[in-house]
Amino acid sequence: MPAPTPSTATFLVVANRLPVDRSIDEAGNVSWRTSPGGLVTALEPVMRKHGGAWVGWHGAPDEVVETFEHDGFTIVPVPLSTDEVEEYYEGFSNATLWPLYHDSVAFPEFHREWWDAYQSVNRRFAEKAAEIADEGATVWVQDYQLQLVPQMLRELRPDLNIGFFLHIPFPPIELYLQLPWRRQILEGLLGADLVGFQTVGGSRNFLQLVKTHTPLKVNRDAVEMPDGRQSVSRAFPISIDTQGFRDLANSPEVIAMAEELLDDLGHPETIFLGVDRLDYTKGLRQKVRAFGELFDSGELDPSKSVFIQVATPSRERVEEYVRLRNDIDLLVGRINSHTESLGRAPIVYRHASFGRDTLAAMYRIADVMVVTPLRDGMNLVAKEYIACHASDDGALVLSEFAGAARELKQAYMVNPYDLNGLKSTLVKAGSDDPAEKRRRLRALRKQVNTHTIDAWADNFLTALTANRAL
Ligand code: ADQ
Repeated sequence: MPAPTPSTATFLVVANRLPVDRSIDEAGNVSWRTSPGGLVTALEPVMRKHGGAWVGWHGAPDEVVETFEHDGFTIVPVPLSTDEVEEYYEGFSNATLWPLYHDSVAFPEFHREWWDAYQSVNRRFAEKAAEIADEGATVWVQDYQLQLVPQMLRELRPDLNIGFFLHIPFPPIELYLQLPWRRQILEGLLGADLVGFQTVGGSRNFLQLVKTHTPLKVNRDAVEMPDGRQSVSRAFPISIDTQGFRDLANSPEVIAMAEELLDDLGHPETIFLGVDRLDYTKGLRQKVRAFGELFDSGELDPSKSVFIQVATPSRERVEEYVRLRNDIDLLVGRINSHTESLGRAPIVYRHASFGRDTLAAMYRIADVMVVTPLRDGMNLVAKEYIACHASDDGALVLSEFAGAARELKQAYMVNPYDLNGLKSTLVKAGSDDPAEKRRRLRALRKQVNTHTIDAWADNFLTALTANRAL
C-alpha cells in the first residue's frame, strides 16, 4: 500500500472542538494549549498513541485556520461563523440536545433555525472528514454535536469504517420523542458501523427506540440496515489515563504543590473537594446547599473542615449558565458570610480553570471527593480522584445518576435530590471507620487500574473493525 500523503489519514477523530485552544500573547505570538473538558482528557492520549488527524472547530468564529501538526498528530480546523456558533453550538447543541439528553434538568428549547444550522455544520464536518480520509480509513465521530455526521459521511464515502461515541447519556424514549427531528438524528447515528454509549442503559434506550419507532430489524445489539450493513450499538464506559494521572500526582512538583496548598488552608482536619465544569447538570446548587446547612448547623465545624469547589467556566453565553454562575456566587457568598470565625471561609470557591498538576495536587489532599451530578454520561473527575489520591484514607461520594456509578460501586452513593441523604452521607464519608474507607478505596482503585482509557479505545476500535469485517 502506498504511504499516505501528509494531507490524508488512515485514522481520524471528528469532534466539535479541537483538543487545543489558541492563545495569543501581548506580542501577538500564537500558541496552542490543551483545552479543558472530559472529551479532550479522554481522547488526547488515544490520539498520541494512534496518530492520524483530529478534525474540529478551533474556537474562533469567522476565522479560517490552516491544518497544522501538534503532539504527533494532525490538527484539521473546521471554520464556524458567528451565527453558526450561536445556532448550531450554543443553540441546538447546548440549549436543545444537552438539556434533553440530561433528563431535561433544564428546559430544552426547540427552534427550527437552530436545526437548520445543526444540519449544515454537520455536513461541513462530514465533507472535511471525507476529503482527508484515506481509502478504507477508520473515522471516529464524537458526541452529541455531530450525530448526523455518520450518515452524511457514509453517503459521501461508503468505503470508510465509521464509529460514533456518545459522551453524554442517551435519554429514555419518552424524553427523546419530544425532539421534532428525532427520526433524522436516529438515521444519522445509524450511519455508523458501531455506535458506542457510556452505559448499558444508554445503548438499551437507543436499541429500544429503533425497535419501536423504525421498521428496521434489531438482532440483539445489531440493527439490520437496508444497505446490507449492520449497525451495532454497545456500551463502552470511558475512562482515564490512570497511570499518567498517578505519575503526575506522585511527582515531586505536585507533592510540593499539595504541601503548599495545605499550608494555605491551615491544615484542616477534613478537606472536601468538588471539581466540575460549571454546568447545571453537575448538581452544584445541591452540593453547595448541603455544605451550607452542615456548616450552619455545626454538623461540620468550619474551623476543622473546608469545602473546596473549583468550577471551570463553561458555555458562558448560554442563558442557563449565566444564571447558574450568579446563583452559585450568591449562595457561596451568603454561606461564607454566616460563619462567625474570621479565619478561612468554610467554602473556598474558585470559578477558574486549573492546570492538570494543580488538580492532581487537590486530589492528593482531598479527604472526601464530592461528585454529585443530577445526570452525567460518565464523570471522569471521580476516576481522576481515585488515580491521584495516594493514601488509603480517601473517600468518594458519588451520585447514582453518574454513569461512573455503574462501575464505581464501592463509592459512598448519593441521590443529589435528597438533601438530607446527601448531608448525612457527606458526614459519614468524612468520619467513617478507616478500615471501611480503605476497603472501599482499594476496590475502587482496582477498577480504575484495570479499566483505562487505552482499554476503552482498544475495545471500541477492535469492535469497530470486527463489525466491518463481518
Ligand atoms: P464533562 O461534562 O466535561 O465531560 P467530566 O467527565 O467530569 O465532565 O470531565 C471534566 C474534565 O475537565 C476532567 O478531566 C476534569 O479534570 C477537567 N476539569 C474540571 N474542572 C476543571 C477545572 N476547574 N480546571 C481544569 N480542568 C477541569 C463529558 C461528559 C462526561 C464524560 C466525559 C468523557 O459530560 O459525562 O465523562 O465527557 O466522556
